[in-house]
Amino acid sequence: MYTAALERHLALIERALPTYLPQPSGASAVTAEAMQYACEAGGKRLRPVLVLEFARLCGGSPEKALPFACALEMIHSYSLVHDDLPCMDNSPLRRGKPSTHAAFGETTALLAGDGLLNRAFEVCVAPQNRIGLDAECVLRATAALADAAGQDGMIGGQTIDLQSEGRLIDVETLRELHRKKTGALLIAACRMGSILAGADQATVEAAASYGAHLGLAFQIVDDLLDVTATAEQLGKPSGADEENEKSTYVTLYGLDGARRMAEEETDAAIAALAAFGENASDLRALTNALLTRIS
Ligand code: GRG
Repeated sequence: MYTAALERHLALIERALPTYLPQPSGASAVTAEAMQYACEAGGKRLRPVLVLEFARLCGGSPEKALPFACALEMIHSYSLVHDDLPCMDNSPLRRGKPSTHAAFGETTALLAGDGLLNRAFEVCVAPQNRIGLDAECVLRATAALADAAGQDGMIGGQTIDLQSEGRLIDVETLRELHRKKTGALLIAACRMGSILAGADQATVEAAASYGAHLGLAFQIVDDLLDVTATAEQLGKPSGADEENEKSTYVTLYGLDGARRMAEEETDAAIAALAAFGENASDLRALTNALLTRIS
């Protein structure tokens, strides 16, 4: 899925992420172990890769953006831990392994999710993680992360999602749901990388526009995969949307209609990359690859 240049970002992330997490010790070690488990390899690391690539595209340093990229992945991981809990999607599997609550129990999984959310912001503001970065840029990048994770972003989207179960929702509600639930963190990734590199406002907005279209394409493909992929390919149960009676792009537009929309959003995402010129060829390749991903 990743070009060689993006694979280098991935390697940085895989190496750094465990080091930013609390090390298990003492009487509360089990929560730290569950946090490590929830962030172990197996995910695509799409959001942190986007942070590093937008930092590079905007003339900044991927290494300096690395703590922020890892913080974003911690928030993504927490959302998956909580989403899998029995009170939400009740999913026993994630990334081909027992989900965190299946491995550690429900209460520890709940605390590990809370711990990851908190740790993300500890990492963003820790003095040793801000060396060589402009303080105003750090503040704006951290605020972008907080906004995306909160009520106007992922939490709001998850709320709409839960309220929509068992009901037919209209396309505006579906778009709002996914712009917030899936799109917000992807948009934040693009914003954070460009902000940390000191990009001007127009460039940050071009990055955010790319993230918004990518987020929609990503979600439509997610809806398609829930119907067309096997549990083995997904690393989690397939058919969950139908079981939870969710309205999706597939239920509203059919398989062909949803595929067409995913292609349109992919094209729009690639058009938004025009602002970054030839330098964005790795991202163009990634955007196309995400359209045909199988997990
Ligand atoms: C519980 C606060 C809270 C939020 C949950 C993100 C989310 C909101 C739920 C995840 C469920 C889901 C299937 C969302 C749709 C798209 C999505 C975010 C998929 C998972 O992201 P990937 O494919 O996962 O990037 P990996 O495993 O590659 O990191």
